[in-house]
Amino acid sequence: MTEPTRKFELIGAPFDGASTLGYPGSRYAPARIRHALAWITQRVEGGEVFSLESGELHSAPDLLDGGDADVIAHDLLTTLANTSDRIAESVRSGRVPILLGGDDCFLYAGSKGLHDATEGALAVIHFDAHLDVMDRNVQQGAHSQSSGMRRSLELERASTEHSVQVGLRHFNFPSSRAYLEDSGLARITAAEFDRIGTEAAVERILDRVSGADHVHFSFDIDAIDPAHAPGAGALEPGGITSRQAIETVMALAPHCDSFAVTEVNPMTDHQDMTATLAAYLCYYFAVFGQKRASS
Ligand SMILES: [Mn+2]
Repeated sequence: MTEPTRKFELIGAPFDGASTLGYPGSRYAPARIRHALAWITQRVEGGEVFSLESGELHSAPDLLDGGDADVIAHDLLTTLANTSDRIAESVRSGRVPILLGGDDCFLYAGSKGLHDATEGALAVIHFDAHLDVMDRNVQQGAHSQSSGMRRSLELERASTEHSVQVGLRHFNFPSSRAYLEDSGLARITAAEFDRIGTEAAVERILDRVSGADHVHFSFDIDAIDPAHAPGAGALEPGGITSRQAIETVMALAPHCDSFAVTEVNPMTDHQDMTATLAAYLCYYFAVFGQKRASS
């Protein structure tokens, strides 16, 4: 039996009020990513695109631009609620939402949107240089670009045992280590990804999320090396390559029910390099995710 072709919806979240560390500026990302995406989609002819990766013609994905979520510059909590509501609405209308952040507080909004619109266990695939498992602190509060994974896994039907973090590197708080040990959250560090290769990494991710009912895939652009993605909220050397990111997104897309790209920062970007990479990640997700794989 052939799975039905899925339809996608872009939703922007032009807000970086939770960039309490790192560089602000990701509020400008949805506009730059849309601009880059238009360059990619101009190659659609007769409803088809030619993928040089697969060597095939693919039907061009139905990619509605749903505009921006109702972000409110002075009100983080309402911004998160409005954005997760927009994601949930998109899922309920039968579309696969693609969220364009915004800073990484939207990791939580994306997870919550899919969670609220569905039943059963939710897995989160989280690509990031950082853990984002901060509980709360004086400077950042409980919702920031550092707490999205922690808050996501607190959702009622979020399943830590089916969730995974990918691209991690460098140093973090000893208290975060305690959380990782206690929670059992799985991870593939950037170094490990490089060592085992994309195919094995994808296999491990799919192993992990299989068994969950729904999967949210949230991609902090800083998972990718700053040499490939200079326009990020934080610059952490030693990340995965753009090639590894693209191939991973292609392979995971059929297994995911929503996607988000966060922390693209046009203020630190060079010639839209990073916005263009983000646009490609979104487009690969849509082209290769048109059929949902049964989990
Ligand atoms: Mn990060």
